[in-house]
Amino acid sequence: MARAATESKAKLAAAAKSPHGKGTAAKRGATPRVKPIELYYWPTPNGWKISIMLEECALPYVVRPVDISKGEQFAPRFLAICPNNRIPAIVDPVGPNGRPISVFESGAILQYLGRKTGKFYPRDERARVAVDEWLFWQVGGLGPMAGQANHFRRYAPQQIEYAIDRYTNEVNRLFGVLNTRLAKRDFLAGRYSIADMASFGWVKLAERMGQNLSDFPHLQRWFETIRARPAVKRALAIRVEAASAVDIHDPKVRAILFGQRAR
Ligand SMILES: N[C@@H](CCC(=O)N[C@@H](CS)C(=O)NCC(=O)O)C(=O)O
Repeated sequence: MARAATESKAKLAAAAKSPHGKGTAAKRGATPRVKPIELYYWPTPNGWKISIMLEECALPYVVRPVDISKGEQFAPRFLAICPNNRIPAIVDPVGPNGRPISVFESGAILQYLGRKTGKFYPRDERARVAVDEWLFWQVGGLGPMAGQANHFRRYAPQQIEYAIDRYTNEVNRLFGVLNTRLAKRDFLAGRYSIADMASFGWVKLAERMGQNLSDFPHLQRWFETIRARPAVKRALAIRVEAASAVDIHDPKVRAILFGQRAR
């Protein structure tokens, strides 16, 4: 298996403090040291999904920042793990049959970690189908639509009214679907699961997509419940200094992130 090691110089202040973060796995005295999962990460809604799941499952992990503003997602060693040049990805040194495995695509990673740990991804087929429905709904719908809304509202060089309206309206519709679903249940598939973790980060950025969470009271209640979970707080506390310094108006950053074509 190709080993990727796209590590930027970003400091992970909070990750170092996290019980499952960088540099802490060695301190567990008598028990043999478990090799941590490597999380190829940048602090975005797709990255948060996996840091949340790793924290929820109390799995040892180490954060490998992939600075997407500098083009590290195109480094050959990262592409060997994720041919789609997108974060997140993981390398689990102890995968099936005890051998390393790499996984890309946030939904596939969540399912893998759910199967590995038996947590937040029920085994019962009926319950699992419900989780899968909402997981795929997020990766195929909410994520891409919210991404486009954010792009046309905040990053596009011109304010194109048609594009802004189209994607803002679609996110509004999707938030409405979530709100209706959550009117009669605590979480998307009944119990807290990987499906909730997948949607959480996008709801967190509601304002950027032109949405007012108070218009969606059930969704807001769900969001606050998840945000208050200790594991979620730890995941969101991971700081990547280089990410806070990214200037989306910098022509060099824009040339890397926008207008990508087949290579
Ligand atoms: N379908 C992918 C989407 C991942 C994705 O879009 N990641 C963004 C950050 S949120 C990224 O890596 N962007 C890098 C780029 O645009 O070059 C998943 O769910 O994992």
